[in-house]
Amino acid sequence: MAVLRKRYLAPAQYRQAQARQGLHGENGFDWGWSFRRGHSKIIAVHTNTVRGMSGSFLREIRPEALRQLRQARKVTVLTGAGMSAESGVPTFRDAQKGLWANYRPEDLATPAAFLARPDFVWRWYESRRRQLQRLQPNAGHQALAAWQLKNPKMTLITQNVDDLHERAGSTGVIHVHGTLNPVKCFDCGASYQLPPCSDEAENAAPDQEAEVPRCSRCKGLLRPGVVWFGEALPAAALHKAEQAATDCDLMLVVGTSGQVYPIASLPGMAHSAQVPVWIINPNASVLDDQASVLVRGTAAQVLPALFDRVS
Ligand code: BV8
Ligand code: ZN
Repeated sequence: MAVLRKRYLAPAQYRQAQARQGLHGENGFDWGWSFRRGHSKIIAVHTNTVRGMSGSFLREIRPEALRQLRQARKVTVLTGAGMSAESGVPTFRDAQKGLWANYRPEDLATPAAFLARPDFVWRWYESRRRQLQRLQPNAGHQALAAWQLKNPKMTLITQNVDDLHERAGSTGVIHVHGTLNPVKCFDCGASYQLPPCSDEAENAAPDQEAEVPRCSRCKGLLRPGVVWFGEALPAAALHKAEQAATDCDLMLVVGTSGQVYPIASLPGMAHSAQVPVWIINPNASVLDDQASVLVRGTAAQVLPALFDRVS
């Protein structure tokens, strides 16, 4: 079989390439084999949205890869913003919509931005917190929570600051970039659990006045409990995440562009430790080279089908 050069073709080109190789698409998936450096990798190209996927596409994944997944007792899962996309949470790469459309998250999620305009940054987080209160975990969150019940040694690491994994039932979630709630004092670090957000918080215009609450201990400004760009990750969370990346039988990487460090290096650490890395993402990412199985599909479609397969 001719070696398929490893590149990402548009679905139509992929189908032609497959037709020549005698492979066929099924159930909305085109499958190709990319042979490189003696090891084969499956690239599952999801050519269109297959609603309510029956999971029959899994027949196309190499039996030994599926066996690895089914036999894995210690699965480490790393999720990124794409995990929450089907719940309605915009990803970092998505352009912001609505009131905040003119602002880039990278420019707002920094200590300098907060110090320069604390009320402005506070309002952005409050609008995200309020939006999140209206949203629900998706079928992908639920599949991971059910999987963890069956497989208690599953470790879930998330870059996301939302609580959708917890609300789906996942436990022991390692939030490497912090969470929207609790918040903390910018000066003394005291932690505060905020009550639910008011409706108007979500619709407050960026330039609308906002009172940033203050610490009852030292009167310092309260700030979101997240890790901003340029800030160190919580040492304990980072250590646990790095350990879980190499001390596992298999790593699932779901919905991350792999652009934010140091967490973007976890799949590479797993790969170097000969841990099979499965990547679930409808789009290509810089992490693809480290995958032994690439599934071009979304979290809410693929994770339930995979969970069905291992149950
Ligand atoms: C630090 C909280 C050092 C805030 C966030 C090398 C080493 C170390 C640091 C750096 C380095 N190079 C650069 C840096 C600096 C920086 C960095 O990585 N910058 C990037 C932009 C180059 N890193 C840092 O600053 C980190 N700190 O290293 O400190 C230090 C040490 C000691 C002392 C002082 C300092 C801190 C990084 C944390 C930043 N905070 N979040 C907030 O939320 O407001 S990161 C933020 O980015 C979110 O957490 C989010 O998760 C993440 C974005 O990444 P993704 O999750 O991948 O999301 P993205 O939108 O990019 O991609 C979504 C993907 O989903 C896409 O691929 C898409 O195709 C896919 N998708 C879409 N829909 C679906 C889907 N997938 C599945 N299903 C779907 N339905
Ligand atoms: Zn304080």
